[in-house]
Amino acid sequence: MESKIHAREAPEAEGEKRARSETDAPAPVRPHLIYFEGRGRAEPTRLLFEECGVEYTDERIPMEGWTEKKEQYPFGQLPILRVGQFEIPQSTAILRYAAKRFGHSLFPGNDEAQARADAMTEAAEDFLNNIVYKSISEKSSAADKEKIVKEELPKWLNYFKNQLGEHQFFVENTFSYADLAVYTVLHEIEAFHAGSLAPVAPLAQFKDRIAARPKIAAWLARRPTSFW
Ligand SMILES: N[C@@H](CCC(=O)N[C@@H](CS)C(=O)NCC(=O)O)C(=O)O
Repeated sequence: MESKIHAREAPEAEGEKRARSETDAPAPVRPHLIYFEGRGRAEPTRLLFEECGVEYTDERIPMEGWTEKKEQYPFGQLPILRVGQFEIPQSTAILRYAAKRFGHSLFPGNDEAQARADAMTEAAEDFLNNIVYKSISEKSSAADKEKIVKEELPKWLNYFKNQLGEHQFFVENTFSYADLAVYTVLHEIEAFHAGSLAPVAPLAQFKDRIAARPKIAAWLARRPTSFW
């Protein structure tokens, strides 16, 4: 089955536009994100491109036939981001690189803020892996799932609440790529366990705040629907 490509424009050959004559300024390189037909670990980078108005190629590969394709990728997994000849795996590295390369206003301006943005992004990945996905995995026993939802989930939501404190955003109270990582996993937990955020009002408000940003809201309204 062919992979689906969602793009605002038809993708250019080799993923980038070229100047038509010597007098034309070269067009910016168009990033090409490859993932499955879901939100998952690609969604924070999609949100970043949307928020920053970056034209990108959003390639979605069907799970059907994946086993035959997986070994062509560096770790046999997705997402992957290609920018010209450069290719990078690992979702948190992709998000950080995309923010630095294309989303300047979302990339913190000093070492400490950058480190904190990384820490929040990695915490979001821990949450996605250990709470969201394990709570729905067929590999988890019913007892494990109950423990995750009743004990681990509230503990982790409290961690995020404490990290946000009285602020609007997670890093120096300024909107950054880390907010997109945390927003995504809060969205996912609500998608699978509706009402999870109700006891933690600051996180529910944070999620609504990000979702209400005009370019994010436009993406949420038009993105392909998927289970995960
Ligand atoms: N640490 C990796 C994990 C990537 C990962 O687990 N990707 C999953 C989809 S979310 C995947 O490719 N699954 C298919 C497989 O492993 O064959 C990252 O953050 O990118």
